[in-house]
Amino acid sequence: MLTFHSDATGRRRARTELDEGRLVAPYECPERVELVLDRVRQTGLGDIREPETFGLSPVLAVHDRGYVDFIAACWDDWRAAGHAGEAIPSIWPARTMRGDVVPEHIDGRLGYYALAAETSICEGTFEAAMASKDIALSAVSHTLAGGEPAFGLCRPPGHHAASDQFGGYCFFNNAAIAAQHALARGARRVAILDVDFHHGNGTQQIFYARDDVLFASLHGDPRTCFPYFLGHADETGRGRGEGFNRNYPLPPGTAFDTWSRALDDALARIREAGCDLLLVSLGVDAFEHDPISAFKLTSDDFTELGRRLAGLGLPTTFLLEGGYAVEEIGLNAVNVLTGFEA
Ligand code: Q9C
Ligand code: ZN
Repeated sequence: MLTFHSDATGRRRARTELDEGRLVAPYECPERVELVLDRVRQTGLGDIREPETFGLSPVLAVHDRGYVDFIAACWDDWRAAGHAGEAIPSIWPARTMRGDVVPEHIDGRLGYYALAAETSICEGTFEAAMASKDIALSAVSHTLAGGEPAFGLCRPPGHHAASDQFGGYCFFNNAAIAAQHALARGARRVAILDVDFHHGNGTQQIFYARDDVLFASLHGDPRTCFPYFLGHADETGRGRGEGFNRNYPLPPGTAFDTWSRALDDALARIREAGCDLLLVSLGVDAFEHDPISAFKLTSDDFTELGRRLAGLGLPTTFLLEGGYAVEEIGLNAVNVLTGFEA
């Protein structure tokens, strides 16, 4: 299958992540993409293509204008304020305050548009996020055009990005943007299956009241895992979206036997819903040696995941999300793709 990749994803090279009370080198680093690319080449998965550019309109179909403008200007505004480090929020419209007035000062705007504090905004972040969504759009366009599977080597990831919030290393929701684009191009119902260790809170929020996108996610139980405030099993959708959101929160330590039972249930739901396209939010941080996650999938389990996805028989686009065991990220991600093609 084709891989879509751009060097422009490397324009985000943040130096700081707030982790356990310290500023550390970010887990979500440009080397992740380079190593997956190496593995794609090694395995002979298929050709590697540059994305086309789609501009901002497919982003604005999913994200608020004010949010997109904020992401575009944040780094310059932060620098203009004279701040020394990377942009890190420190105040939010928390429960006891007002959330309906967007502040003017960059420090206030940053908190308004953030859902977490680990993700610093630095030079090149907007450009990398633009490249990442273009990769997702190019990959899904390839699948839509000929029914062939495609792999979007997206970075930064997307699934934590909500309609007007960044966080969890995500800025633009690549899978949501791709799904919306597919609907605009004639797809009737799109399934987004999110196998990243963390709940895809942003994707869920964007489509929660809709029945044209089925969102299913397997993830660490939010009682103990990031993003903590969404991803419970009783979140099943709202209004006409009722029944089109499926969460499978699983306890830390979950291995493939339990995980794959949840997977099979999610695949059955996707089958029942009569979807004409499958988007896979392909995080590989469910891996047993991931440094910030708690599941126990092995590298071979990722191959079996790919096989089971192929069993759906749907046109499928894979979009990279998380995965922080950098040494094994290429093996694990490409195992899903080779398992799918086997
Ligand atoms: N001590 C994705 O996988 N919390 N995002 C990190 C580290 C944030 C993960 C805590 C995890 C975000 C796309
Ligand atoms: Zn993750």
